[in-house]
Amino acid sequence: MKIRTLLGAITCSIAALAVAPSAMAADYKSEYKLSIVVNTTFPWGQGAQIWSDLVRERTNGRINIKIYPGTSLVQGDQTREFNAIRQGVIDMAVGSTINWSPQIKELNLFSLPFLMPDYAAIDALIKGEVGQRLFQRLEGAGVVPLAWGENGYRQLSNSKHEVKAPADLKGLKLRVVGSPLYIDTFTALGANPTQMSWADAQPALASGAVDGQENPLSIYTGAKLHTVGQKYLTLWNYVADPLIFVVNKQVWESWTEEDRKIVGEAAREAAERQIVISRKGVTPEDNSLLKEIEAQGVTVTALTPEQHQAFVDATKGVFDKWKKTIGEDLVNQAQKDIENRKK
Ligand code: X2X
Repeated sequence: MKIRTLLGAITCSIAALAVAPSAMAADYKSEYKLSIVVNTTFPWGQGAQIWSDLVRERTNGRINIKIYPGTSLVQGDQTREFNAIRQGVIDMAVGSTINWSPQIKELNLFSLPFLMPDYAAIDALIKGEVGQRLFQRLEGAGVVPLAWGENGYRQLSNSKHEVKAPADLKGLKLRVVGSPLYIDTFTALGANPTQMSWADAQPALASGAVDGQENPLSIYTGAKLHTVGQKYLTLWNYVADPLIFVVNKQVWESWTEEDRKIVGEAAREAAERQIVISRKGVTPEDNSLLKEIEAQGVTVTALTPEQHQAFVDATKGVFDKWKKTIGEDLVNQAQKDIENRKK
């Protein structure tokens, strides 16, 4: 009995060895599906495009990536994107931390109100221990994270009036993204938040079903939100969502060592370029995009330090509550790294 089992095992391993090389080659798909929320005219999508192009070029077409914008592989429901990557419905993605936070609660870190005061703070997190720990968490969840990109600081727009204080938000119907943390934040501020996908948000803004929304300026301009009545824009830098370049684990393991190296390096290169594109025109040094928005007749409101503090104070309870959900240890590390950041 034992001998038979042993013989069986040996036969199996020999069989496995015999088919291994051809199976490996055959494992390459003719096309790898890469998911993003917006299209390739946005900085976010440009990052995906750069990554795909570099990979196709450097693997001589062995890895052929096709970009699926509009999170179309999950019918536009971006909160389902992460599970679809895990399950292999999606092979690769450049995704926002917000959209994956329903599955990976630690990714809510970047949505803690007023955690990251400036770009140096974002960099301190994604390039430091916090970034590494989050990548380990993602690996544990069955995806292969390769690089950090950036959607950006999310600013508030609405069709009704200028927002300078929490009281101005009272009763405003706001579309928010798919993490319950956003519902808590806007409820604490006195607004009336409602969660919907980006696909649904645009018609809802156009029809006036909602009064406002929050998104980075690159999304605001790329989606031409001034044309759907979003005439008031408040710059408050309350949160920023990084992007993460990932590959499904089985797909990753089906590639040769050489190809993995190419894909990883291309992701890091594309992400670095994507962050530069994403910050163009929206930094204190270069605010040309803001100028463009103002020229479209939009009232752009910058907050004084006192006005800013009123929003911080009003959301303090939400911060404390979610710090526990995200993990005190991780949030403490983030706060420490931000304090010690290079400015
Ligand atoms: O849905 C949004 O607001 C967007 C496009 O910014 C994200 O996917 C997080």
